[in-house]
Amino acid sequence: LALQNDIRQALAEDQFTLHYQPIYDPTTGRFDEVEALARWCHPQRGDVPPAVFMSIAEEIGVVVELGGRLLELACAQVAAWNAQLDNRELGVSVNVSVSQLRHHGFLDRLASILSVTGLPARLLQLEITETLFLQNDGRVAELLMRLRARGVRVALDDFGTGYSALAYIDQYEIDTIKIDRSFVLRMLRYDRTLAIVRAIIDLGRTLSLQITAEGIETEDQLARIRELGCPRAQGFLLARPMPPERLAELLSID
Ligand code: G
Ligand code: G
Ligand code: MN
Ligand code: NA
Repeated sequence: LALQNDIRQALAEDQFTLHYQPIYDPTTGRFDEVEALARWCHPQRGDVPPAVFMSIAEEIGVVVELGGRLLELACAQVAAWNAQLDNRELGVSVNVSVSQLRHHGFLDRLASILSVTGLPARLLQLEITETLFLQNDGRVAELLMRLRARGVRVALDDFGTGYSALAYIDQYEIDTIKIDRSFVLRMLRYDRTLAIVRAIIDLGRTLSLQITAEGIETEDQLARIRELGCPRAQGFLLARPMPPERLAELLSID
């Protein structure tokens, strides 16, 4: 209950921030996209994990407001970085929750955010999870179509952990698959897992989907992902989520 009230206050006082984690091309070692990750440093308790504060925000009905605020913050930040970058474009991938996406005002809010921040739609990707598809009432397919019609890309996060991963990429318009880190963790130990990861990467190539391997923590995992031809890699080995100041340093801008 204390945290519930604190979240309302945190929203009023703008205590929520974003960290950014680069998503690399494992062959060139360069990155052209970052994932935005919400952070809350509670004035007394210190860092509260996003899974905790997002679910409380959900309970008390402020997830649309909080999610909108974070989306706007990410777009504004990355638009500002792009204005300082020469010969290079940086995209941003933002996690969105089911209730945020399903909210009737979402598309208008998104359009307003893109227009206010000036971020080109093609530089924005929304990360959704398979729970979005559990309430299959036809609205989701239309929503994804409309997003992509505006030029915003859609990534399926934590791919492979849900109920019917293949049905989702068969039936919905998706641009990117993020292979869940549980597969990356197991793939060097189990041939079967390695075969599944290889199959997802091949499927991505066939269907012209972008594929990101998540949770790369060791050189061996990186080497294997590269060998399999996975076009994108993300994980603590390459870079941890970092505050905007540090990411700016990495981009050699101020
Ligand atoms: O950063 P960390 O690993 O603690 O994130 C935990 C979870 O919180 C992840 O599943 C991530 O997708 C989710 N998350 C992080 N930032 C955001 C955000 O801005 N919006 C939403 N809806 N979820 C987020
Ligand atoms: O559910 P989602 O994929 O959005 O979760 C993203 C979370 O994964 C972030 O909170 C980030 O801190 C975490 N993360 C990023 N790279 C790694 C990694 O290499 N290992 C682990 N264990 N977590 C990671
Ligand atoms: Mn994510
Ligand atoms: Na994920």
